[in-house]
Amino acid sequence: MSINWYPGHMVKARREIEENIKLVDVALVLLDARAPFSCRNQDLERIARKSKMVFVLNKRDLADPAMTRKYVASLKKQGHLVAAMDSTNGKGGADILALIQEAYQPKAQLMQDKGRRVRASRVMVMGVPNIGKSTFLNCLVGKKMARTGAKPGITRGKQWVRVREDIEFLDTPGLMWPKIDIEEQGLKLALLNIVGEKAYSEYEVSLYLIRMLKEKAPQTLQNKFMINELNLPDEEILAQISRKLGHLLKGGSLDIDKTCTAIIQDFRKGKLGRISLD
Ligand SMILES: Nc1nc2c(ncn2[C@@H]2O[C@H](COP(=O)(O)OP(=O)(O)OP(=O)(O)O)[C@@H](O)[C@H]2O)c(=O)[nH]1
Ligand SMILES: [Mg+2]
Repeated sequence: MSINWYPGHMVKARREIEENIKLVDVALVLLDARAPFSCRNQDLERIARKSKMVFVLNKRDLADPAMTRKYVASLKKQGHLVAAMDSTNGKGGADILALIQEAYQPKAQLMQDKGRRVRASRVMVMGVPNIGKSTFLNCLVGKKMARTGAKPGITRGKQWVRVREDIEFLDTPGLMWPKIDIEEQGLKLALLNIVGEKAYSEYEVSLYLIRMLKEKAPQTLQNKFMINELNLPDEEILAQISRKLGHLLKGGSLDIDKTCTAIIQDFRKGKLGRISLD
């Protein structure tokens, strides 16, 4: 499944982000802790690199903690500043603020050396759609300043927010790249609700989810859906889940579409366990 998804507003958003990068000290790039490598947007990072880049593995509450530690270690090894966070309750927020300060330090030092007052650091919050940029900001500010939502494409224009005396944040709209060529990456991004729902087939995404559950969380299939025999084709397991959930059409045949929607939603809400995909 190759995915083409580049809504009109992203062209304008990309241009704005590129113009604004000159004004910021730190580019804070949010990634989904469940698949940080799959949601790295090379185009966005080309822009972000013009500033000091810091990675945030957001939604860590939904990810497998052992995998999150691995991903953080791996990004650190590549020389990046990185930490994980849960923006629904602020856990990990202090680590992120410390990284922002670390990234800003050389520039602040330069201002001090020139005898100038060190101004608040300007941080641009960037990333693919629905990754939690606005939620992250609201969480740091402690009140709802930026609009959020459980579907991609909520933030449209730019928005500056002063979090504390020493940091100002700029929220930005989520940016995708025009075409996802790698099949598995497309499936992951669809499952994580990063691409718009019109761009993918829920059936294909569900089969991928079942493959992942077999591999990473067989106990979910066994305990939640009472599937005892896992050595079956993914389609058959999907049908069994449908039967267990009692998803039936009027004539009595299985309502597979309903099951697909349900299990994808369950995954997104973390109801199938803390599963990392990369
Ligand atoms: N569980 C969990 N959910 C989160 C977290 N951060 C954000 N969310 C949820 O993710 C969804 C998207 O959040 P937004 O803040 O609107 O995402 P965004 O990156 O600003 O999205 P766009 O503006 O559309 O690009 C919302 O349903 C949030 O509640 C997190 O750390 N943990
Ligand atoms: Mg937003």
